[in-house]
Amino acid sequence: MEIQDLKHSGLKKWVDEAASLMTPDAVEVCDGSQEEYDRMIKLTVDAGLATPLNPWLLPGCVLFRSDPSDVARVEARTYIASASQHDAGPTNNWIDPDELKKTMTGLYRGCMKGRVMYVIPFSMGPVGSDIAKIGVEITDSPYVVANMHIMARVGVNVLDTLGAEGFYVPCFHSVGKPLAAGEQDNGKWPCAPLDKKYISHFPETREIWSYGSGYGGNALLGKKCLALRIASVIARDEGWLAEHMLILKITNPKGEVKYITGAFPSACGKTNLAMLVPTLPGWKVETVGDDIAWMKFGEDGRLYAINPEAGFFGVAPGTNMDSNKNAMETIRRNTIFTNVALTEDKTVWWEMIGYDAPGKLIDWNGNEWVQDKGDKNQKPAAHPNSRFTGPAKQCPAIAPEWEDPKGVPISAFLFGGRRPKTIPLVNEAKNWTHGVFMGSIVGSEVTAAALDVKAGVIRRDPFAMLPFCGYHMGDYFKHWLSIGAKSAPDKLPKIFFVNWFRKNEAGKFIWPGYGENSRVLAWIFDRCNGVTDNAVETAIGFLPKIEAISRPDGVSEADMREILKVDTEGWKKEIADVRENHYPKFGAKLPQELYSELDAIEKRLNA
Ligand code: GTP
Ligand code: SPV
Ligand code: MN
Repeated sequence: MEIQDLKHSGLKKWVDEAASLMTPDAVEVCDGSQEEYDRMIKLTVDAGLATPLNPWLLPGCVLFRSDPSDVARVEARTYIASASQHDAGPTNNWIDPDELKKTMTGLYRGCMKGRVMYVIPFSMGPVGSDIAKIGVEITDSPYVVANMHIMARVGVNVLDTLGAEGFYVPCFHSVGKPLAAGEQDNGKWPCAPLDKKYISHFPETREIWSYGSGYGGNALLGKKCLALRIASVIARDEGWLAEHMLILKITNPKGEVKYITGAFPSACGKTNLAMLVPTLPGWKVETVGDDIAWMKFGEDGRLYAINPEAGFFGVAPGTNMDSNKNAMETIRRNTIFTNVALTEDKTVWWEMIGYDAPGKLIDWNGNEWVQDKGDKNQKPAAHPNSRFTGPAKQCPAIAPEWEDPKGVPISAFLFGGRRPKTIPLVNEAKNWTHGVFMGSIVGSEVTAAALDVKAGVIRRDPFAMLPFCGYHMGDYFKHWLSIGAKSAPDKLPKIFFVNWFRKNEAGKFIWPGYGENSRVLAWIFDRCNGVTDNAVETAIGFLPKIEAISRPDGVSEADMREILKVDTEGWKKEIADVRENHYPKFGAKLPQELYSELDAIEKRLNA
C-alpha cells in the first residue's frame, strides 16, 4: 500500500510530513500480511542482520544480534515531556516538549536516507474492541515491522476500523542511522549513540517520538510507550487502569475458574507465572497475557482485563522445559530471537536452557564461544536481556477467551519483586487502601531489563510501573485509590504480595518457584473464595497459616516458617526507608491516605 491509499486525511497528512522531514528513499504502508513479514525477514537476512534458523528444528525462526550498546530499554533517555514538568513527577525524566520536539526534529531531519519508511497501522487489543486503541508507527526498521506483526494486530483491517477520522496514537521511530549513497548495513545493527537516543512521550497530545534505538520497548512502540506510558495517562483521564501486569486464568480441581493479574518489575517472573504448569494435582493455569493488562469496570462493578498485545517479548535466559514448558513450545516456530547464542546446527542456546552448550557456539556478540564450566567468570553466551518474540496464539496454554473483547473479570491483583530478605512468600492486604499502600512501596533488585540502572541493588518500583507511568506517580497512587472508591469492596480484586525470591544465608533461593508457585496461587484462590481459616492477621496483613500452603520437595518446615513470618526488624527498616527516602519524593502529591497507612503499619510493628 502507498500513502495515497490512506483514507484518513489526518493520517495521510502526518505521514506526508514525516516523509518530507525524514527523507526516506520510499514509503510503504504495511498490510500485516505473511508476504510482508517474510519480505521484512528476507531484507534483514540480505543485509546481514539476521540468521535464518534451522528450518527442521525451528521452522520460520530467525536470530538477530543487536549492537552491544543497544540491548535493553534506556531509562535515562526515556522522557515524559508533559507541558508542565510537575505533571511528569519526580520519577520521570522531563524536557520541555517544544524544546524536545525541536531537538528531535533536528535528529529526524534526513534520518531515513537510504532506507524505506514503513507505516505500521496497529491495534493494541482485539481490532474493534471497545477497550482497544489504535496506533500508527512510522519506522525505518524492518526488524521493528516484523516484531510488530507478532506483538500487535497490524494491517489493513486496523485502517478500516480507524476509518476517515478515528483516533490513533501517532508514533515516530527511527534507528537514527541514515545510509549514504551505496552504503549498506552490512551486518551492523543500525542505531545511534546513547546520547542521541530519545524515547519520548507527549502525554497531552498522546504522541510518541523514539529515536536511535532498535531494541524492544524502545522501538516496538505499541508496548511500553503506548500500552503503558500513554495509556496510563488516558486511563487516568477516563477512569480505568493500564498496568504492567500478566493475566492468568486458574481452574481449581472442582472446575471453578478465576482470573488473576500480577505486577512484577521487568524480568521478575510475569511471563513465567502467566504460563505456569501447576505442580499441584488437579489445578490448571492458562495464559491471557504476560506483560500488560488494561482493565475497565463492567456493568456488574467488576474489573475486566484485556491483554492489549498479541505476542510475547520474553526473557530467554532461564527459560527451559522445567521452568516454562509453555514458553518453550510457543517459540518452536515463527519466532524472532534477539541476542541469544547460535549453535552449529543453527538452533538457539542460552544460559539455563536446561542442557549444556552443544559444541561451539556463536555468542550474542557474534564471537565463537565454547562453554567452560570451570570458569565461573565466563561471559554468558546469550545476553541476560536476550529475548524471544513469539505469537501468543502459539502458546499451548493460551486461554480460549484471551481475545475476548470484553475482557476477563479479575479476582486478585498480585504485586511482587525480587527481595532476598524481609518480604514474605505471600501476604494479603487488609483492604484496598492497604493494598494500594503496599503496591506503592514495592521494591525489587534491579535486573538486566534496563541498560542504565545498576543491576542487583534494591530500588522502589511502585506497582512495577516506575519506568512506565506516563505522569506524576503521586497522582497515579491517587488514581488507584479512586478506582477502589468506584465499586463495592466485594466486587474489587483482593490484593496480594508475593516474593518468590527469598534467599538463605548461603545465597540459595529458599522457595523453588516456577510451577511450585501454584501452591501459593491455590491459597490466593481460596482466599478469593472466602476461605478464612487458612490465614492469620498480622501487622503486615493476612499471612497463610504454616500448614495452609503445602510444601514442595526440598522445602523444610523451618524454611516455611522463615518465609511466612513477619520479620519485624526488617519491616521497621523498610518502613523507615519509605518514610525517609521514598514517600518524600512525591511531596504534596502523596495521598494522605497512604501516610495514614504508613503510620498505622508502623504502630502495629511497634505494638
Ligand atoms: P519482562 O518481560 O521484562 O517484563 O519480565 P517478566 O516479569 O515477564 O519476567 P520473566 O517471567 O521473563 O522472568 C525473568 C527471569 O526470572 C527469568 O530468568 C526466570 O527464569 C526468572 N524467574 C521467573 N519466575 C521465577 C521464580 O518463580 N523463581 C525464580 N527463582 N526465578 C524466576
Ligand atoms: C520490560 O522491560 O518490562 C519488558 C521488555 O517487558 S521491553 O519491551 O523491552 O520493555
Ligand atoms: Mn515488562
